[in-house]
Amino acid sequence: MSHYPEAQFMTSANARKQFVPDIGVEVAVAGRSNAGKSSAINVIVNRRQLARTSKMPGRTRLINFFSLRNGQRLVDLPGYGFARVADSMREHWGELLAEYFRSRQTLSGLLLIVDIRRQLKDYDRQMMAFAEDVDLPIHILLTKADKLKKGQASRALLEVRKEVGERATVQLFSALTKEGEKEAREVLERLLASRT
Ligand SMILES: Nc1nc2c(ncn2[C@@H]2O[C@H](COP(=O)(O)OP(=O)(O)O)[C@@H](O)[C@H]2O)c(=O)[nH]1
Ligand SMILES: [Mg+2]
Repeated sequence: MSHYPEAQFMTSANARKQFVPDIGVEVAVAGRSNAGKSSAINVIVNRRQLARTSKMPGRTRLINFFSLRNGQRLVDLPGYGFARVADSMREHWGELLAEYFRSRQTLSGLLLIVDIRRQLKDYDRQMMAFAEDVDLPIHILLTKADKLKKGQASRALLEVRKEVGERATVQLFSALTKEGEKEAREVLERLLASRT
């Protein structure tokens, strides 16, 4: 059963004027392309339709707003590696994301999805910098933990914890085995509750 039975897609935005009204509370989810962001959202929110919606052609490059409950939103940020696209696009995304982080009064936290085998990259550091600029708590999901042996996964967790220090909390996650599902949802709920 879904923990968010009323969850639904609201809109996609490619410009600030397309953002939904800044009322209530929202949590942003970011992750490089293919990191496992859609799968993680699927497991945490437990509504297949949500992640499928944000996977529709074109939407992977937009900011996607979902309503979780009345006044509570999840915001799926575009995950394309900045390095891989044309300069004009990169600039547009960079500006759109910077504008998003700077303008949203109701934004209460960032969930950053990182493939445990890849560790943190420039994209992840950029997202953390955006969040830190506006004093947002950051929680990192090291996903696809099932791809590593237990010992390797624990070591990767320690390494990332060491790298980010006090800047973020970090956990292991797997959309396949559901490892870390409860912890991730508790963090999401805590962030959503911090402003209501
Ligand atoms: N083994 C494993 N595969 C995963 C996991 N999460 C995602 N994947 C796979 O990784 C690929 C990218 O996942 P997706 O959620 O679409 O990534 P996104 O681009 O960040 O939204 C897909 O083939 C998923 O099935 C996980 O926790 N474990
Ligand atoms: Mg996706």
